[in-house]
Amino acid sequence: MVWNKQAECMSKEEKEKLQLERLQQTVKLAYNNVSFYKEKFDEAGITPEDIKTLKDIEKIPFTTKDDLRAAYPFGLFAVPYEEIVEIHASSGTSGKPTVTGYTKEDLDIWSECIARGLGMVGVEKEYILQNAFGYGLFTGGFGIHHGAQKFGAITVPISAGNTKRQLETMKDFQSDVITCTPSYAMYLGESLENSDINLEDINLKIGIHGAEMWTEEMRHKIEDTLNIKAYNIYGLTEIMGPGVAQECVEQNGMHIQDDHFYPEIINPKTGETLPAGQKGELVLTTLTKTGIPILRFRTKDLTSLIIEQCACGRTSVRMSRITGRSDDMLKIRGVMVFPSQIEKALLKIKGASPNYLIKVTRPDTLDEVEVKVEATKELFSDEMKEMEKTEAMIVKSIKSETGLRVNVTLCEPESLPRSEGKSVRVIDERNFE
Ligand code: DLL
Repeated sequence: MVWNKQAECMSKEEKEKLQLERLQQTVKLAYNNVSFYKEKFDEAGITPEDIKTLKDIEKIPFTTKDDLRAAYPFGLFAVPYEEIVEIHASSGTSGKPTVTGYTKEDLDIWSECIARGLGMVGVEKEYILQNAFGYGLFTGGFGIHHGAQKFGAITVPISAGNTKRQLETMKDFQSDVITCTPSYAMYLGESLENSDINLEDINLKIGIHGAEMWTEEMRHKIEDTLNIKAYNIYGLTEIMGPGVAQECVEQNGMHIQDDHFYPEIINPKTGETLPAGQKGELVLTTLTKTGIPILRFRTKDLTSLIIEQCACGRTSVRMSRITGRSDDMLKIRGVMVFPSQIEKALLKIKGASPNYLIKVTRPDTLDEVEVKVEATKELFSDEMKEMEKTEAMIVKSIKSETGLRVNVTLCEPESLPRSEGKSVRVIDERNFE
């Protein structure tokens, strides 16, 4: 079902006209109401009047996650507080999270985007949608919830976790749709195989998964173990939450809701805009959001744009699966972590040296992190008991800095590999290419 034919199937000319109008409005709103943008425009020597064509967007300076952090919590609001009705924040625990605020209209746009995505993959109004994305400050749970309500599906706000109950609910309610992260979907599939509930006892048809990187192999595994079609959904807190883009039944790239979010791909090193088809960093500009308008946000997510029209008939630009990041951020079990946070945490502990290696794996379905740290010479010549005590302290320190439980091994001084150039601190063996 095409939820909003007028918006989803409009011609290229109509779309570009609408995008330009909306871009100009958003730029004015940001410039006139948010001092951060006014200063950025002044520094770049431009005013909103300089945005005469869509291509002129390239004159606008980029916005980064650090800019949003610096404005924590409400520095980028473009409307009076009384117009904001909901707040969400990023999952990161480092420094300040990035906060986003929605007006009633913003929530409606968000719900609209999700509703379009539900239509894209064949959800029906009488379907039972088991929403196993986490509810809370994370945008996953509430974003899908608002959209499913707008769509009219029967929403089960079960949130993430409690796997036994998830499986029982699937069986007892005969849920048609499951929404959760891909790694949790894999875990649900595996748990089902190991439970006394049979695949025939459940009625799932559709899975909608995102919030972290995943692969075609993972898709096949999820589809086989849960007997569903599994679809990719993309989004980020800073821009809105889930639903910025989503796959349709073709499973061939995610339709960007480009009447609400304007996509560009840049070379992450030079900032130069790249043509469609080339892989680079995704940059997004909100076209309709008024609570916090965001201009040219550097997502750091690596992808490419597909401009050829999709076989489903929708005309929006699509983006291919995310295959990496242009920074060193890791998303581990849904939590954003930078290696620098781990470094900061371990350096608080006496006996740990600044030589460390972070290894991320996914042995079954859940991410595992192992941190190898070289002990200082003094500690290493000490008793085994001291080493173990120090390891436990590092585990605790990393937990309090990042929220993650990791395995820590202290090793001999100078035993970790040294590199001549930039040191390699992270080995991510999860392989999302
Ligand atoms: O993860 C929003 C979301 C919720 C998307 C539910 C999809 C489903 P954040 O916590 O702010 O927001 O994290 C955003 O997660 O910049 C990507 O690096 C990554 N990400 C999100 N979706 C995908 C995806 C939500 N489908 C960051 N594939 C983004 C790969 C994804 N990475």
